[in-house]
Amino acid sequence: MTKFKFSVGPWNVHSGADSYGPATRKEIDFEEKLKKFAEMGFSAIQFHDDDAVPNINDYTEEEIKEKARDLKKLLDKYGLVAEFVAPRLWMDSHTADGGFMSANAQDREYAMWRAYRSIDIAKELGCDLVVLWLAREGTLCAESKSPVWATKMLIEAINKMLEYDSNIRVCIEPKPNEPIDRSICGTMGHVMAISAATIDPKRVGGNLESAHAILAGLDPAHEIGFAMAMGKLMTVHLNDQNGIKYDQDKSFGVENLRAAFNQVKVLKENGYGENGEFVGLDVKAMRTTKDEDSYKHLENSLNIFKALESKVDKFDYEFQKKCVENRDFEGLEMYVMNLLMGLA
Ligand code: XLS
Ligand code: MG
Repeated sequence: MTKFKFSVGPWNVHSGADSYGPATRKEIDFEEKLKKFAEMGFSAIQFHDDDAVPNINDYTEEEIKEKARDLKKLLDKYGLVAEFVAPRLWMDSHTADGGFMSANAQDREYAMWRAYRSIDIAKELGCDLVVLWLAREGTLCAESKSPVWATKMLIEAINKMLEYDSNIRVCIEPKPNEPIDRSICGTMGHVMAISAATIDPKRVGGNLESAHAILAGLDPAHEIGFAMAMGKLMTVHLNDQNGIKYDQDKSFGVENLRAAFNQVKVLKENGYGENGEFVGLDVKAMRTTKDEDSYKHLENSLNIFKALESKVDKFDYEFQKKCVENRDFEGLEMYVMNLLMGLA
């Protein structure tokens, strides 16, 4: 059985600034983060295009590739690899109204420029995956954009990426809302439909983030299972979320241990990782966290994942079978609760 390999993004260790207040911790140097991630046992790093090449707008295409090559050397130094590159379209002034489906043609072109640069960077870093988190792709004002047109623009943008490079895989991380009101591609079901409508469906898949599924009122394990049934779960962003409110990116498993157990279970039962997939975490420290505890939420998430993995290993499939045959789902449920409480 494949041993899970873990990945993380540099944004997962941050200074604690939010929409309501300034930083509460000091910024940690990028290389220091890489070193610490390697020490903690992470195998791969996830990048936004401008994590990999800060101030990306200021450079030519060749300069961007050169900077990516320097980054590759830094990753090599710590025995790390790159998992994916994600164009961070939501921060730039060109993408105030979205990127691929902005009403402004020049802004759509800019979004494609960033997507192509992300592919270039990915190639230099030795990976073949681009993640699209479609932050501002949707509407704030429902009547401002046709959902039919917007959906077609997304498909067209992905097709252009697939055409730009014949090996690149494109992976959508769905989210139903925030920072926009209504998104265009809110769930894994939407992602699979988009994938099927592209020119090369096998190169277009999904990245399931637990919190995003919960925000859509869905069960993360079922979303993972749905994508795996289609052979299109390209990565995951595991975390947790307390109900339908702002996107919390809590440590994995801290809100709903049973839901977290079922995410680990579905991944493990279905051979996740056998094609090189990483278990990605997308967690943030609480704002109150002190400098010296800047990595604690990552350590906790890893420890919870590993502890749940050992619970999955212990899971009594014979007992489950009997319960299912006898329609004793109360018995099965109590068994799972006892397993998680350390009583089984
Ligand atoms: C935010 C997203 C973001 C992406 C990466 O909600 O989860 O962190 O995963 O661009
Ligand atoms: Mg995420």
